[in-house]
Amino acid sequence: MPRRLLERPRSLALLVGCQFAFVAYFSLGGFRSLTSLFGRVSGPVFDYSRTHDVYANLSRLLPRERAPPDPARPLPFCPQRSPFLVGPLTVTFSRVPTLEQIQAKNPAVQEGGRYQPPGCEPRSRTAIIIPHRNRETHLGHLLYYLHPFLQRQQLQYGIYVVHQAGNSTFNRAKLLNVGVKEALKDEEWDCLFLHDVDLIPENDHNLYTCDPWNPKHVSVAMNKFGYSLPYPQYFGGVSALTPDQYMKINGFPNEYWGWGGEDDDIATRVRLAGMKIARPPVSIGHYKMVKHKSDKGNEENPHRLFDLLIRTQRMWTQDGMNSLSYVLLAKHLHPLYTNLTVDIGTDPRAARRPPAPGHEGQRHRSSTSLFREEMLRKPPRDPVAWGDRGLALTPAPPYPGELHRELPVPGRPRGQAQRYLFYL
Ligand code: BGN
Repeated sequence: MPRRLLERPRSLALLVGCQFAFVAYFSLGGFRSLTSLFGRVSGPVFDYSRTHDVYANLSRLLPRERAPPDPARPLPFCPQRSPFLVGPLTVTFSRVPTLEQIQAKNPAVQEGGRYQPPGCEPRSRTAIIIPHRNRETHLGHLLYYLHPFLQRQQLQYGIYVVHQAGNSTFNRAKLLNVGVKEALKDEEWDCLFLHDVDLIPENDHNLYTCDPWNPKHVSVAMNKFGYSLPYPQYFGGVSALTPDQYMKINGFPNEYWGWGGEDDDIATRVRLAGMKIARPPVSIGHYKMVKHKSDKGNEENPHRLFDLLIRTQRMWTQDGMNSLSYVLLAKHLHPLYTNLTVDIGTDPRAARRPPAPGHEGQRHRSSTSLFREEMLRKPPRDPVAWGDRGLALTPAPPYPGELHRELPVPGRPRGQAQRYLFYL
């Protein structure tokens, strides 16, 4: 029977045709590539079965000679697309690197976890802010991957670890507010990356730069959720906002103590402040999560559903950067990161606990006074208009002869960065 079929010219042609289609299908990269050829393109296609060492050829980034900077000859801008990007990265957690090992592998990183590319003017100055408590292993993994990842992108960056002192319930969003406020005292960062300690980026095309128009949710494809969004409004894990966008949403909420809900609150703030959520393509925003059990001191927040349904709409203009209070207990410039140890108080809805030993009697200073002092110290030259009546952030008048500029500003020479006016 099959032999008779093959003898018929029509059947034979059909068979050859099928074989040809089969070979073409796989040589074009399977179903995903075919849909991108004929259907809607959902971003670049990466082969995650072929990954690269994040440290491969990192020495190519080291400066060849250390000539003193010549103010008469400003550096050229780094290319739009860094030539050092390799795509999908090998991420494993089999060995926990020591901080000394990470330091030895990243000789260009300076005290406080700072870096700037040699030989070119970076297109973004990005502060990475990581809330942290008792997750040293995760921090080791993250620093091991993040430093070379960011150097490949030719960014100027600084890594801030915000460590919650004491044993009271963890408060991720408030720690992020503290990190933002402290980081902006150090440098005029263009972009703030709010980063969970247990998420490792798996593709260096995922640029740690901000969207100039909208807050960006970056961890869009986590292995934990099968490399897709768990729900459309998800804003957890890793997100990126310009300082301007951060202030437009009044920062993050201070009143979510324990696990869950604060990221959903932030997504709502973005909408209420009249912005949208920007996202990188799913094929780029891949993250691997370091496996762990739920934390002691970060139990589920039992009030989060009520807060989300009732409180956010009413309170977002009052709970955030304009109501932030904390005590900075220590700021230490570690070789791989800036460590901020902070007392952010305790959950007022939890049973009363005795204050953490060591800083009794210290008063929480209001954000208003801290910002006022800071802003008086640095007179603004190039203000940003934040018109949001609800936040009492008054639009700042432009200086005579100066135009309002959108962030980021690639043409801006070093030292003349945009400054931010806080009217609180
Ligand atoms: C959601 C949580 C988020 C969390 C994601 C992913 C809440 C609010 C309850 C209505 N939201 O359910 O905070 O990031 O899961 O784990 O719990």
